[in-house]
Amino acid sequence: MPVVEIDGRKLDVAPGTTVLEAARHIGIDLPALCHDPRLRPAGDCRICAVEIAGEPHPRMACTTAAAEGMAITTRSPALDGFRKTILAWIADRVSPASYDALPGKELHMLMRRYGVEPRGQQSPKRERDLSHPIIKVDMAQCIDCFRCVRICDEVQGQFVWHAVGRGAETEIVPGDAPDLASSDCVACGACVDTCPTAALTDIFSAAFRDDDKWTRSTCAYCGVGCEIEIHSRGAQVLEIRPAADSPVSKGHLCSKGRYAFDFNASPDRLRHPLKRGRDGWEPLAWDVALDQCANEFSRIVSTYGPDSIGVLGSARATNEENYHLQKFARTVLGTNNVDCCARVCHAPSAAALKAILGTGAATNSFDDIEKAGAFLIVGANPTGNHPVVGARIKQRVLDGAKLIVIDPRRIELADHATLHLAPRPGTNVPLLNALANVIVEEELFDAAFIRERASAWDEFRRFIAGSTPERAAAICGVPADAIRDAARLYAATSPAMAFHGLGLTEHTQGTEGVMALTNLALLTGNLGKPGAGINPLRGQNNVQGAAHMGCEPASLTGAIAIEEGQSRFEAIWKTAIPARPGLDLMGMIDAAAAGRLKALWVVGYDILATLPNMDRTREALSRLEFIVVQDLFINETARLCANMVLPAASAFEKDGTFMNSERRIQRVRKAVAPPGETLPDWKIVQEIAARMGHGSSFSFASPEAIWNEIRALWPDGRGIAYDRLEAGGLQWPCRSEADPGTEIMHVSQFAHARAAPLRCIDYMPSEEVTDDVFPFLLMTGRDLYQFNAGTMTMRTENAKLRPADTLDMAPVDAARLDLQAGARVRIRSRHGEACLTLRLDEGMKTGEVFATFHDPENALNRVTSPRRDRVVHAPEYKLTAVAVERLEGDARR
Ligand SMILES: Nc1nc2c(c(=O)[nH]1)N[C@H]1C(S)=C(S)[C@@H](COP(=O)(O)OP(=O)(O)OC[C@H]3O[C@@H](n4cnc5c(=O)[nH]c(N)nc54)[C@H](O)[C@@H]3O)O[C@H]1N2
Ligand SMILES: Nc1nc2c(c(=O)[nH]1)N[C@H]1C(S)=C(S)[C@@H](COP(=O)(O)OP(=O)(O)OC[C@H]3O[C@@H](n4cnc5c(=O)[nH]c(N)nc54)[C@H](O)[C@@H]3O)O[C@H]1N2
Ligand code: SF4
Ligand code: SF4
Ligand SMILES: [Mo]
Repeated sequence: MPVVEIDGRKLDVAPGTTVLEAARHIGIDLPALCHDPRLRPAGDCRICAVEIAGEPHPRMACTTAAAEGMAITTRSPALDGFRKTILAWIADRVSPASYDALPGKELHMLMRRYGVEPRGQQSPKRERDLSHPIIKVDMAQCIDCFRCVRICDEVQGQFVWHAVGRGAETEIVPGDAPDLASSDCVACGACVDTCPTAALTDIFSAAFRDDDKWTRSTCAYCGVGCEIEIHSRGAQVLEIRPAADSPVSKGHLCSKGRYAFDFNASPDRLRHPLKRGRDGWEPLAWDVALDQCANEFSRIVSTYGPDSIGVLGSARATNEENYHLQKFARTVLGTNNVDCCARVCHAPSAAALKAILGTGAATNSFDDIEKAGAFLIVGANPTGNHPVVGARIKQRVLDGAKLIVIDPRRIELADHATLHLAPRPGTNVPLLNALANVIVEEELFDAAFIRERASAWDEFRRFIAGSTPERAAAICGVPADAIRDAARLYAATSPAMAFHGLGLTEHTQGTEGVMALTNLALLTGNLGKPGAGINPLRGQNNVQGAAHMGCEPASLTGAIAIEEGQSRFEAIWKTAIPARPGLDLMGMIDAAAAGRLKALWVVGYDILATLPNMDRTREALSRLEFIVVQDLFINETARLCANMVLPAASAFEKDGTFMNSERRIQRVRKAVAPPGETLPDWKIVQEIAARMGHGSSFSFASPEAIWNEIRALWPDGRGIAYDRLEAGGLQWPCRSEADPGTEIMHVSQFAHARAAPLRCIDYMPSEEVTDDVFPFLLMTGRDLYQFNAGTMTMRTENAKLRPADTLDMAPVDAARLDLQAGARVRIRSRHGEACLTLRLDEGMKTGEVFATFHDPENALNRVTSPRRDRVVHAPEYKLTAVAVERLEGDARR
């Protein structure tokens, strides 16, 4: 390592370190205006100039590599004078008003430090671009550092900001768009975050006061697990900024993580327990509510038996809370009827990966993205639904990696793809089998890997011979040549990393679809090495954790099968647990409809709005004797079905951990106090357990104490102590406190065996088919700005970015039906109907439509198919035959 001297201090630096990085590393606050560690150095602003012994002129610290023997001076009268001259010149751009309002902007801090006064004009409102609901633009304050342009290109990959003109005439504009609101901006906020001036701000930009706090935590939306810094004042969250050094998000966020936090202070947050009375909701004191819950549960268990109650954990709540809930179901109620929304999204992934590889979780890490030579993305829309991962994939592809997208729609990443295969919805299995066929027939497989690590090769080889690209082409509508090209590209570009989503899992052959995808990785040796693997992009912040903690009818904490773990768990829990298999979520709905289930405790999950076939769900729930909903809001399940509602604290209001898509345990930290009498979920469980005579086994003093019991039961999590989670988190398996955790699984062997089996999967078409009455195939899914049933995002500024759900249709189909963009349309299926606003989308194929389900008012799930995955029962949300017609009385044609 080179040794350098900075301001008289000697230090070792890693080769390639810049002088700026080295100086900042030892705490020297060397100014730099065009620099941001997330960006490639530019050397534009010149304010980071330093003196190097033996050199005639100062050098830019940000673009000079620290070399052996360098003696560097960062402060001298000459350097100070030089910096002050630059600042004085820039100060022409800074208005005193914004200087005072935003003392935290980097330029304003530097001016204070060097005693330079602002001398700019406040530009008149009409000259500012205030078109965007969140991001405000005042280019009169801009100093042409180009950080916004570079971060939008180099991190988000959106290419919105452009610099036009030269020298003093340079202007920063949102591409060809007249204003930011009409540009391609996706409101990630990166430009605001990096801008050192008041040129780019957002409606949340606030000055930091002495009584304010910054709290580091983890985003509570999707399964990426970005780390956030929460700026709060008293009980109010004021703004959220990206944590700089997160291994997952690397100083980036998406529009939800950064801007969708206002729900927390929403006036309709639940503050007290409520009970449905004759004239509506009646507030209850906690003691009364908890007593009544405990009494109802006890009465129902003693009248109908323990299996007459179901418990649903929350993919939004912490690991500790979900652990508590399933322990409650098993030890207090005595039932394995416990599940969570993993059932409806990636239970197929967990089941398929567990069956083949021995562990039901992503094989690799997000840090493998930068190592991948090719990506295979099947039925996932990462730039919309896992945006920070989507941005990382996009950067890697811009940098030369190959990309194959398999999605019926032309999603954003398809525009960057080497190949986009757009199959008919519901035909993943024949398509993936055909890819395997080409790999086998053209001998593109990794023979050594198959010999060492795959089993059932001969059988598979015989089976797959029949799955020719021509046969698949006839079923999927993807040309045989495109299938061959994709197979060759995936097999020839090593390493290749697969990501998949609900377009693969939410089908009657969801689990089998994931198996067919896993075959491809086994054939090509894309397992157990960097830049490869099979990686489900998990849904919510903690859906992986909720199921892994045991909110799963067939497994205990750590995804340990009941028969395998029973005696060990009984020893630690000091009580017997049932061996009888429990009902999964879909089984609970069926049992409710049949009158066998009598009560449901639904924590942080709006089942009524989000399960398919809503009318039937409602009918089933109406037969229950007791439903308690525990949530932040009166969601649809609460509004229409619950007898009692318990107010829960949000992720901003409690401590604990989440588990992201790449098996990473991350800390969640309390930033603000919960409103009213609201309690964290784990406390509520504790109180009810105590009232049912199980106080001592739930008497933990803190989430950390609960976590320590989890670690005692779960061998792969044993090494993950809270004090090791200060920053960044740890990925399981992590078996001791000396274990650094596991970034890549299955490196030298699989969890269950040396070799993993190739699976022969026959295509079983869904029974949901189009005909003359229902001629369109409806897929349902998501949009960037809204989250699931919109319970939280609809109560934030993001609602302005996307106020309504849409039905997307190919323009030719709309023309045929004489429908225009913006028309209100009725969508009818064999199961129900709903109304949405039509949007024309060139990326849709004819005969297929796509709808989002973010606004419960539209009740889209009245339409969706009641069919389920054959193995784990995830609903077939991605395939419903529908008719689309103009809503009577809608004037727009
Ligand atoms: N912005 C936002 N982000 C979210 C969420 C949100 O609501 N909003 N929800 C979170 C949750 S809970 C989840 S589970 C994840 C889901 O994230 P994704 O898995 O990305 O979810 P979807 O948008 O439902 O579906 C993905 C894609 O599947 C495609 N598809 C449909 N049918 C088929 C098919 O037959 N074959 C193939 N190959 N593709 C098909 C659709 O066109 C769609 O682009 O997102 C999480 N992140
Ligand atoms: N048509 C169609 N329907 C779908 C899908 C689809 O693709 N198409 N996708 C399905 C999928 S994958 C999923 S995951 C579901 C999602 O179903 P949703 O129920 O919409 O999931 P979330 O939005 O994650 O919110 C769950 C609830 O948790 C509450 N909440 C948030 N934080 C906390 C907390 O800390 N404690 C408690 N107690 N409550 C909290 C929120 O207020 C909200 O009511 O929708 C499914 N429905
Ligand atoms: S808007 Fe901000 S980040 Fe962009 S060039 Fe101007 S000062 Fe730099
Ligand atoms: S990508 Fe997911 S985890 Fe990251 S900020 Fe967006 S919603 Fe939050
Ligand atoms: Mo999900």
